[in-house]
Amino acid sequence: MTTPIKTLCPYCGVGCGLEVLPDKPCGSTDSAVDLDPIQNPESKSQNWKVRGDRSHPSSKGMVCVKGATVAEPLTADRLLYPMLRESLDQPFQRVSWDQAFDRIVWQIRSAVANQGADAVCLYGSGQFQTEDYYVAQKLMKGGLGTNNFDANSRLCMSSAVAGYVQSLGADGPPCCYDDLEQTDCAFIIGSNTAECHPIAFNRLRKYHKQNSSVKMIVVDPRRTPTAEAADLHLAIKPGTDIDLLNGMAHLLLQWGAIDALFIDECTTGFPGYAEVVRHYPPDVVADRCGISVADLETAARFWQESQRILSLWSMGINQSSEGTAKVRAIINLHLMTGTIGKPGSGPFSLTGQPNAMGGREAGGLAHLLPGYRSVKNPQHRAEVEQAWGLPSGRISPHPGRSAWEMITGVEAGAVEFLWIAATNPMVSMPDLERTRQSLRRSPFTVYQDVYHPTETAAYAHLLLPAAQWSEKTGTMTNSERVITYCPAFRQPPGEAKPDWEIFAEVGRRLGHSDLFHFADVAAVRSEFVQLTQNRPCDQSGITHASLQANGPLQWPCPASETFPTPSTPDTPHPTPHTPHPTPHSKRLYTNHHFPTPDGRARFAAYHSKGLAEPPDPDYPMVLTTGRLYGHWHTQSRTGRIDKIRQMHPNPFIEIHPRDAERLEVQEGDWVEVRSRRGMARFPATITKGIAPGTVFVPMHWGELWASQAEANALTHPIACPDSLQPELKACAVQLTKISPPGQMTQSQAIDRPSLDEQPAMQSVS
Ligand SMILES: Nc1nc2c(c(=O)[nH]1)N[C@H]1C(S)=C(S)[C@@H](COP(=O)(O)OP(=O)(O)OC[C@H]3O[C@@H](n4cnc5c(=O)[nH]c(N)nc54)[C@H](O)[C@@H]3O)O[C@H]1N2
Ligand SMILES: Nc1nc2c(c(=O)[nH]1)N[C@H]1C(S)=C(S)[C@@H](COP(=O)(O)OP(=O)(O)OC[C@H]3O[C@@H](n4cnc5c(=O)[nH]c(N)nc54)[C@H](O)[C@@H]3O)O[C@H]1N2
Ligand code: SF4
Ligand SMILES: [Mo]
Repeated sequence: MTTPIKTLCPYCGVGCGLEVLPDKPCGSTDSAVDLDPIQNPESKSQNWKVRGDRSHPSSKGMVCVKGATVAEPLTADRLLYPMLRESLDQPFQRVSWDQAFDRIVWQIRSAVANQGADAVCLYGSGQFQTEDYYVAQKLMKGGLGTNNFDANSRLCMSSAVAGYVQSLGADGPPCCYDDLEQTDCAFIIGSNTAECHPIAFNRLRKYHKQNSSVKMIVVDPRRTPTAEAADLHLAIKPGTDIDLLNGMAHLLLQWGAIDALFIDECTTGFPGYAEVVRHYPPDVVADRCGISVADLETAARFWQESQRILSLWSMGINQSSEGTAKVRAIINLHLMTGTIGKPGSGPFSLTGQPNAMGGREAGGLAHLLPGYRSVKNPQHRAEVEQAWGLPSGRISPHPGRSAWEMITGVEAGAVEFLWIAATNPMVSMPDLERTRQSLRRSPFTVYQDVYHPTETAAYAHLLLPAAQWSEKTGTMTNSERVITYCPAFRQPPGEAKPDWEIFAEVGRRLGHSDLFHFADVAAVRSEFVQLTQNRPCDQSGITHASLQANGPLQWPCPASETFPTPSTPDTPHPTPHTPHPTPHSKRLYTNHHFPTPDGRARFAAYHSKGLAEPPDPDYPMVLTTGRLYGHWHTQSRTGRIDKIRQMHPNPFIEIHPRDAERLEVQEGDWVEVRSRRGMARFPATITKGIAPGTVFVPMHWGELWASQAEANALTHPIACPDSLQPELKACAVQLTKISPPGQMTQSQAIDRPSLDEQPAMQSVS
């Protein structure tokens, strides 16, 4: 018998615990497999079995298809060596790490000499481990003195961050997954939880089925599998969430269904809010949202009748030009009804990526510093400068470029060095044609990924091979603030390195050996957690040693709360879990004191603005985009898993029967979709599951996986002014029926830089 390796699923923000075991090597009958592959590199035939970790507090042994198959694509199509070329039309040549590092340092120095440190940008990812994030942002903010470190979380979570900070005084979802099993009413808005956070949804669905009095409301323009499970589905028109939320507040206020004591003692700004919601009577709201007055009243009635209300949201709320306002409009309802800081209650943002939460904690956006600090706050800058031993004034007081501002910065010639890691922007950025034109102009682009090719590799000068999940040790934080230790248990293939090591080496070569001298990855985390001490996200007690001793831990968790055993063996195998040493509240704000200067939460009064690009006679329909159960984003992993490809073989567009009739389109007919920015083509899926006037396409198919089926060929980059998160959920489009585009080739479709004949494309298995 072998002891399984305990780790975390590296896909979504539910953060399920996994147990990994070596599968029987081909041709072997011996079940006792030597489990130290770091010392004994796996044979080419080594397979891994993955199952849920029953001891993990978040998932209790459950996994979805993505977690269950995560060990399948570990070796195929890996980028093995650093690869360099002088221009995008040349083939890549293999170079040594030493040459790659020298080149990066030279390019950074020349960019800084030409235009200053702000000409350098690093674009990272919620798929970094916290240690990768911490070193990356330290390199930019401390080492170079520019805040140009942003992550794909800008496209994902930044509205939730801004909303929490503005309304409650600090980021951080105040709820926990146990609330899914303790609520009277789950209010799911802009989230297809069943497909995108399946294990969190399983917990809720089971409880909902067993308790007939528990209500589930889903607000989504599409009848998703999540909506199918609800008691009430409000199929609102895209972009009308604030109308709906204000309309519900209007009714609750009219019925006196408010917690006057909580409003009085724990909040500010209620009168202004009450004045705004006065303008949202049911008939006006129902009309704007495209729902019935009766359904609107039912939704408000469910809130009125519930003691404990849990809101769950994700991209249908965040990815909006009024994303922060939408988040705050949700929080308003909780403040008004006093449903926060209590079991089964609260505004719960479901994090998308496995470690977007860790990124927020580690300073992983262009306006943040570690420990939920802000670059704009002089005291915060001083605290971090002191911790890093930097002279006062080194950290810039200006927020750096957001993800999209990096693209426009390259376009304008203001960015001379662009480093992209663990994200595939040539699929995931809005307005891909503009992104493509911008990256073609980039004087020097470094791309650091696990797989090759990806769509973005075509736009890079230097490719750096990264180690991935299973090959590097670090930590990740899930949506309920639980941190899990993820040990390396395989050798990285070829010359792939952990991201944090790559960033640290560049830091040292730039002359900051003191800033980037880490004995090992545990030392990175130890340094980071010091910076969380006495901050809202205090996790100074969550070190690699305490995680190995205790199993997963939830913040806040000051150092006094955990007792790492000094004898903890320095191996990836955790010792048996011991109970948490001190009582720990799983929820934030249970004392109803908020981290604002006066300790009160803030109401926000917002009128609805609607979509940034509403439909018009030329582009009469609204396109919305999103995800499918099996695929993960740009398919770098899931496109390489047979079972998942069979589950979702092709891209498609969902059209309502009424629109299909008007366009004379039948099931399976090809449709060309145009926006002001680009074009894509899909076979039609005709369904009443989408609101008339709205169409849906999945975001998963970039140019490597299908011809001209990119959602982001169509989307626009107009963003929320507070969070700078682009409105990836809606743009105006026109549809035309076309004949099947059978004979089109990829090169006809897109004129793109060369990506052929690269030794790094070979598979290592
Ligand atoms: N299977 C799978 N799971 C994933 C991922 C994945 O790629 N695949 N990615 C992870 C990541 S990073 C993220 S961010 C999450 C995303 O998780 P979700 O946000 O749940 O997923 P999406 O499909 O992007 O969008 C959710 C819903 O928003 C709806 N919507 C569109 N416009 C509006 C609107 O104006 N108002 C409202 N109320 N709803 C609207 C869409 O119809 C869609 O059903 O999923 C995570 N989990
Ligand atoms: N139209 C539309 N566009 C969207 C969205 C949408 O809903 N609609 N959603 C947005 C959202 S919420 C998100 S989160 C983004 C996601 O978009 P991306 O971040 O572009 O998508 P991924 O496919 O997850 O890309 C991650 C890459 O990191 C690599 N990788 C994995 N692990 C590691 C590692 O440890 N180190 C390194 N260096 N690389 C690694 C993978 O191979 C993969 O190529 O898309 C955004 N774009
Ligand atoms: S729900 Fe999310 S974290 Fe859990 S197994 Fe599925 S993809 Fe992984
Ligand atoms: Mo995301």
